Amino acid sequence: MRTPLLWVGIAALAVAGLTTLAAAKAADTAVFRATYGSHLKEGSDLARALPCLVCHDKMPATKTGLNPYGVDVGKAAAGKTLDAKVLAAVERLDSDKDGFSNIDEIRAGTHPGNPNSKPRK
Ligand SMILES: [Ca+2]
Repeated sequence: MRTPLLWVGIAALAVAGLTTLAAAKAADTAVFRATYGSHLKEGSDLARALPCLVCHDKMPATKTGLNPYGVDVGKAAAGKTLDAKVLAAVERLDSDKDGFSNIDEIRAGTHPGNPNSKPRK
């Protein structure tokens, strides 16, 4: 009798967790688009990474599976809600260590969390 209830509880928690992650992702993507929308050139590495892979390392996205840019954004957010100030705080960093700052990559449409994606010199 207790076992089915336990599984129902576990399933409910799993659904709640996934829903929370999806909601956070959508909100974070909205902040990113609102902040950098003018730089999201169609077909660019950065535009193709949206919505999830700008910060996450693979799909399906998990809370801890972050690329170097996502790690830096997470540190800057420090557990608080992502906003334009958080994104601004990591603009001067070179999260993926490819020689270009995050903001230079975003302006060029390349991926600030992927060292294989960088602006042409
Ligand atoms: Ca890069």
